Amino acid sequence: MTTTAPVSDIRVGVIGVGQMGADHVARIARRIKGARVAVVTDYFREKAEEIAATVLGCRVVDTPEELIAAEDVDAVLIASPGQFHRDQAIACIDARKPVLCEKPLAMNPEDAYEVVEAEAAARAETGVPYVSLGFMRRFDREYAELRDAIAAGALGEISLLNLKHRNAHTLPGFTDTMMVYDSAVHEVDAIHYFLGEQVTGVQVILPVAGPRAAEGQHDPMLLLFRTESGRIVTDELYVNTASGYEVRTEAVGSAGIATIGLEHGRVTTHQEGGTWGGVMPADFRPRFVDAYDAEVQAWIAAIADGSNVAERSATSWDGYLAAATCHAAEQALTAEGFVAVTARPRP
Ligand code: ISE
Repeated sequence: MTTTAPVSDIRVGVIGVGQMGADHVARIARRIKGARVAVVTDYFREKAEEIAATVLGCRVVDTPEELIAAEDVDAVLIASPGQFHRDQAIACIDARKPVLCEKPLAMNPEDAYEVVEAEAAARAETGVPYVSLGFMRRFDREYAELRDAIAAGALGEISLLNLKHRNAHTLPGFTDTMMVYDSAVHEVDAIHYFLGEQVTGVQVILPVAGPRAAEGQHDPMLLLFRTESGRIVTDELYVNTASGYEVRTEAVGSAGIATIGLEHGRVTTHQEGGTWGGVMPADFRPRFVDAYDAEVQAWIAAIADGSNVAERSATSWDGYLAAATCHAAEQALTAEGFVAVTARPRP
């Protein structure tokens, strides 16, 4: 007679339970198989208490360090503000705990590289990677299909990608630098993901600012990227449209032009007054809910099978490359023409 050993859930600790962290807690608690949220922490203790109360058996600790060291935490999800990611990711690596770090990996390339180095050193010792990076679009069905089509040559030679990233609103204090590191960083990773090559130069073009741009903010902005093989990527970034959330990709190839992200959800025609259309998602949570679910489920499965990082997931190296490109984009905000991207060799 064979017996099956009971498979216990992976106990996840979540650092930061603001908008994104709270969304991840609810996801793990309600939709992800093989995992449960064991511990949470937040700079605002009351917020952590409030979110912990929504999950049976979840406790609150005071600091990220305490959470990472906790015996009842097998894996860590970092959803704190970007400036804390480097230290928290390195602490997870040092504790040899797999971590899913929300993007960006760090707010500059040097910090991102330190995470890559720390992970490489740990991997040399244990043979496994530790860091998954939350570029969730890689898990979006349309994204994955387009990437696979490009890789299979179905669109022929790709010359151009035309990308658009529009948010309804951003939080107050969202600067041009945050537009680059927090928003355009998704397109930077998308370029690596779709084309499988690095960005070598970035130019930023600033049209007249829209009426909702904060004082000194350049919203919308147009980013141009040049890749190693000479492809050009345009990215329209408009973070205060006051309408809804929109992320579009058009891949221009010699054997076909493919577009994804045109619409999301139901389109209604023949309504009174002759209107045609649907509802735009308010923000990235409903738009990418399936991608977030797939990303977290794949992460849990990878931890369960001992590989720690899912095959389709972005890694710390992807986070470093994105930071190197964002750094050049930040320089390009005030420079003429293309700014070169410099990337260090992979350790
Ligand atoms: C936010 O942090 C995200 O990651 C969203 O996907 C992006 O659309 C938004 O612009 C960022 O602020």
